Amino acid sequence: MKELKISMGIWGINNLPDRFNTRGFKDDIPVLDRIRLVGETEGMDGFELHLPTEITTETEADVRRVMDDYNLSMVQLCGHTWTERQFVNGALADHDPAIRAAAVDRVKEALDMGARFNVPISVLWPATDGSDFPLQSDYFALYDYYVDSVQRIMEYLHANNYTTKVCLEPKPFEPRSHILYGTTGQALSLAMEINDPNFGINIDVGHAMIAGEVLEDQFSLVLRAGKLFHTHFDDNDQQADIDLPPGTVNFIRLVQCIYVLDQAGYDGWYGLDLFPYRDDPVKFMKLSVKNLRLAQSVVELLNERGLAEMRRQSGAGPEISELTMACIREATA
Ligand SMILES: [Mn+2]
Repeated sequence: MKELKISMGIWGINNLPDRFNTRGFKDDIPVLDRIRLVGETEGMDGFELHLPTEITTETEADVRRVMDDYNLSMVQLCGHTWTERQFVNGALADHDPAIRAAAVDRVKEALDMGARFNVPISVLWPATDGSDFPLQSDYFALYDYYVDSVQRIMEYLHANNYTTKVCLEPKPFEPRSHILYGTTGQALSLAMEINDPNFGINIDVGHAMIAGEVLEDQFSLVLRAGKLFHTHFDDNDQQADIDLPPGTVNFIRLVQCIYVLDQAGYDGWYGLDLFPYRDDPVKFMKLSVKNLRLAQSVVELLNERGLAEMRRQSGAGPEISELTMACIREATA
């Protein structure tokens, strides 16, 4: 089995306020130091970030210098469309055409910057598009606006011959009570409607879990459609998107994900979207690398022991469960 390519979202390597402590428990860490922490952590190959909050044309050269120092790849650059007052009620699907245009421009800026770094992925997250109150939002209009904005983005991408893959990252709730395209199936419906080889999906495992989704089902659905271009790994107890290191709460579910990705020959990045509000971000990265590799060795053993053949006998649930536990014991021994 090949080495997993792992990247870290540098937004998690910082002081992280919550709504009950808006000052956070730590000190702010400058962006370049965050990239250095990724580079100094064994097993980390790349990083992910937002424009303009974590990179601008003014800081571009400094970022390039630090990433080259550590031989890191810039894996994902996302245009921030949910941190400014103008995006309070929406962005790519806002009712106001000027706000939608501002959001589209922000994504275009991220694509321009990303192309200079050969960034393979740019994520779209409809954080503020959606609703809080019943009947508040005209979803017929919201879906029309969102599709139109994505079409504009994809036209721009092709007009510039960019090779970046643009990915919708679904999340059911937070910050809005209901975020537009909140589930994996909804995101896939958009990808099918856009029908562009450069437009697909980033499955964030924690988001799919708080949506109550079955991970191996949803990964398979998107992989089968050829639309899985990126992944975000993290973990939670399915009540809130708390972004713990992958495998710390649901290790067997992590094995399910890695198994399906391996079966499909996924060769993309394994992104980490972690929020260590109280803990050391380096510990979070190290634990993530360890657990991803452990899940991978369990999958290797499952492959050797004939899991694929057992899955073809649809009644082998108890035997597969025993095999899985035996492989976990062996991999951890
Ligand atoms: Mn994510």
